Amino acid sequence: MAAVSDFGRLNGADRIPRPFLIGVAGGTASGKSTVCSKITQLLGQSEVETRQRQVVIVSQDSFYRELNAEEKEMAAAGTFNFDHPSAFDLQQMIQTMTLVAEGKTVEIPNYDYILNARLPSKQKVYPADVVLFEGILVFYFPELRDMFHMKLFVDTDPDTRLSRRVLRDTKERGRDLDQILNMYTSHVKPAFEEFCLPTKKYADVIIPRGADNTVAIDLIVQHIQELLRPSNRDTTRRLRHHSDSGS
Ligand code: UZR
Ligand code: MG
Repeated sequence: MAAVSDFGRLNGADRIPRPFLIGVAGGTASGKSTVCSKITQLLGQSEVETRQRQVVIVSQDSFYRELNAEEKEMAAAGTFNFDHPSAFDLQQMIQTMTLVAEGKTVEIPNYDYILNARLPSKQKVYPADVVLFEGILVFYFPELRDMFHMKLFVDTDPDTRLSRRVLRDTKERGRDLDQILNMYTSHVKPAFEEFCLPTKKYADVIIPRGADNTVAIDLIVQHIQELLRPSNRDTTRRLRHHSDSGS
């Protein structure tokens, strides 16, 4: 693999952190996962074998915490609030992302939206040069937010998001329309407005229209390519050579 282990310098002095952590936030069904896969595809990573990938995606949904018996009943009835920050295992997210930032291989839970629970199997995430961490509340928790070297917010109209959410929940999560709309008005929308939307201000780049915005995605990809470019790591040598030659 063309290892980018020695990420070089941009602007002469700033060393590019490796892995480079990118947070991708946005409301439900805004297109976060699609934006991340487009970025990965455009970077030519889709054909690369899992272990060799330079760019990997981790989803915050993997860190939904285990529910107790009472909460499980609520989840089955569609009344548990999965859009509230307390639905996530913050400690596990921080521990995992700290290890990821140190370039370690980590195991993350596989989450099942129909069972509202973690599956016994786990997913291995191997060290990479760029890690995209996507989820509704990845900028909500300061400890997590501060770990990102770049923050993207996928900004898609609420009516577009709701219609996508209805299609996704009926097709992939076996829910009926009544339940989806009740959940949306009672939890999803209020929690979006209270916890997710206010985190837009932390974003470095806001992507209007989500995954349809190919111009924004191309610009982000170009920036990542610049960071990954081997010539960046040669800057130091070139500068040294330059001063050695006395010019
Ligand atoms: P995205 N979610 C479920 O539908 N079931 C679960 O067991 C856990 C989470 C939903 C959650 C949230 N809300 O809106 C959404 N509910 O997953 C976040 N209800 O995922 O950003 O991909 O839409
Ligand atoms: Mg998603």
